[in-house]
Amino acid sequence: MDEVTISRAITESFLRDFMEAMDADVAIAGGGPSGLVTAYYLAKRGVKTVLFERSLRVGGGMPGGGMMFNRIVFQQEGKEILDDFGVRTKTYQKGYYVADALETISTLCSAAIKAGARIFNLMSVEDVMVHEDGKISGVVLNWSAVSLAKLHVDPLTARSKVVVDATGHDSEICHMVVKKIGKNLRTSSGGVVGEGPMWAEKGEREIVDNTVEVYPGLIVAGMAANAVLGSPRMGAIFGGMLLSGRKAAGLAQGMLTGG
Ligand code: 48H
Repeated sequence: MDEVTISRAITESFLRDFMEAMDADVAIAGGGPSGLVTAYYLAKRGVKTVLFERSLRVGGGMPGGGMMFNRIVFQQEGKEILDDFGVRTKTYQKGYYVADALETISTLCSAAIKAGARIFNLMSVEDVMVHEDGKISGVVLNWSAVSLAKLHVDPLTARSKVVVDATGHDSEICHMVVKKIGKNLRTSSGGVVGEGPMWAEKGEREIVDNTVEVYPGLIVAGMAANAVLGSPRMGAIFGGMLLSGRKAAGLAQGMLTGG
């Protein structure tokens, strides 16, 4: 057994995939539930999809369940997506289903990768690319460790026809666009409107409508959609994240085919 062969296998295999990922149809920022579901549905339909996740692990807020109780709740429509993925649920009461947060997130991640999405963890999207047509045309990347250590290291880039902001409450990509390009988002104020206080019913109802192309070439999905468009948070009910991810995949596919 040769240590250097192991090291070369890792390096070569990673770099081959990373080089491939630098020219994608869709680049997703954030590997929480909404980003993973978006990646899964796109990859399953043959769309070249790459997802960048800042943390060591994917999952965003899902593994933490509700206040660290690692169970999550779904309504009927959300449960139907879990059924698609083969995630087991238990009926708590009519219309309320409980799932294991770890089973759910690991299944979403595995399904996205097996469908063909490329996922890179430990990488942060720190900016977007915009050329003369004014559309978002890709993402600017750096190792998360670089920003954590506050090192001055220039980034690399990945081109894509569509970018999805699935960065959760912080809606980082939309904030960047406003900072760099101005208040030109398709929202009531042109900026990031901001998330409202907890109201599960309204938050879950509005999240799918809020999943839109918020700027040319940029879709907002998941919790970021409610934060950007100004809808409430909803607590540890996760159906809306899955439904939003599925809608984001459909929108992205429509943008790619000119539909
Ligand atoms: C790369 C980044 C960057 C960046 C952040 O927070 P998430 O789980 O987001 P969603 O929308 O898929 O799910 C939201 C859900 O988890 C939640 O928070 C709910 C339901 N809250 C309700 C409530 O009331 O509180 O995942 C976002 C992911 C995270 O893993 C981040 O690390 C990652 O995005 N991320 N990745 N580049 N610039 N910013």
